[in-house]
Amino acid sequence: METVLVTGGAGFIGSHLVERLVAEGFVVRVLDDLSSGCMANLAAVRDRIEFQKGDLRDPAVSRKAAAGCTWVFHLAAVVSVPQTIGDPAGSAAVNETGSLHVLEAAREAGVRRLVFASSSAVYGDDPRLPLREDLPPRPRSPYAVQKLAVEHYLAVYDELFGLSTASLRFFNVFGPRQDPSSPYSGVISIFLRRALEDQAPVIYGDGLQTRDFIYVADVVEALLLAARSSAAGVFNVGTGREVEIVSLWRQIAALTGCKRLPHHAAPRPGDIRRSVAAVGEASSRLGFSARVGFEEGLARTLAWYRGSGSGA
Ligand code: NAD
Ligand code: UD2
Repeated sequence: METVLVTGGAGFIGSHLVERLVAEGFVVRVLDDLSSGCMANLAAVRDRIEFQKGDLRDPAVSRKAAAGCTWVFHLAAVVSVPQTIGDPAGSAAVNETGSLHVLEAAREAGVRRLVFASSSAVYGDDPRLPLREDLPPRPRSPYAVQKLAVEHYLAVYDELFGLSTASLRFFNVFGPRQDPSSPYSGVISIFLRRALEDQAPVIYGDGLQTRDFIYVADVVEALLLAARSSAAGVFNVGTGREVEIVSLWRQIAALTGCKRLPHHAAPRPGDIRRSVAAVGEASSRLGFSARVGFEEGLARTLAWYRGSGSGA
């Protein structure tokens, strides 16, 4: 039985990965400080995993967590962009130095493969679409700088120490357990909650901005393919499909029967106009392509929000 570590395993994406790894027969260890994740996310597998509550900022915590592991999935992070803008140094202590602690621990433990959750944020607002991995990065927030720095650290650890690594640049991930409670939560989680409460959503700007929304089960598939591969470097994890925010609301309204018309508010400062992934690299080198259609993903997510009892 192989032991694998998931940092951030009590979070939205991490908990889906943990469930899949448990189903595949791995011994799964989760390291999480529960700052934005929660044990409820792991309810289905709680008695079948090793849970270590701890903070990445303490190197001893990562060392203990990585011992004896063959793979490490590094997902733990301060994920809120506004939080990294409000506290660049504090967030870097987690997102950069904390990641270095995980890398060091993986190296010491002789881990076979480390996969890192990076972000499409590293592209900034580049108009050259679809966004290809070889475009020069244009980070526009401490969050994006921190993700980019860790991508570089992974490459350096690969080269200097022979630690096999890959960075996955997730596009806009959605699905069950995404928390809709902050204004900066994923737009799909916010819109679904508004629709279920029969409230009008707020659309920032004209709503013609686009995103590449990828369903969480596809992201989990990409993480596993990346762990099983030996391909090094950076890979987009998106669908290659662009969805306008106005059209997203129309689909959610149709699915839920909500008749409210959106309110338009001023565009968000720094909002990215268009975002869509080039998917060729992940397809040819990892064998990954997204399988869950957008409508199917939305329907599954809606079913979960309905069933979660909170209306959210
Ligand atoms: P999440 O907030 O649900 O998960 C992050 C987890 O990390 C949480 O469980 C949190 O408690 C844990 N954590 C935070 N700081 C920690 C620390 N100091 N020590 C230990 N654990 C800590 O967010 P998510 O959406 O599941 O994101 C997972 C990863 O994917 C993150 O690295 C995020 O940057 C990346 N990502 C997410 C998206 C998206 O659309 N959700 C897009 C791009 C990249
Ligand atoms: C995503 C990430 C963010 C960062 C950023 C980098 C999520 C949740 N956020 O932000 O962490 O990586 O990419 O580029 O993955 N919108 C509305 N109404 C709402 C909420 C949002 O109109 O109530 C719009 C928003 O202005 C934006 C779009 O919907 O144009 C998507 O917003 P988001 O916050 O879900 O994601 P994004 O891409 O801005």
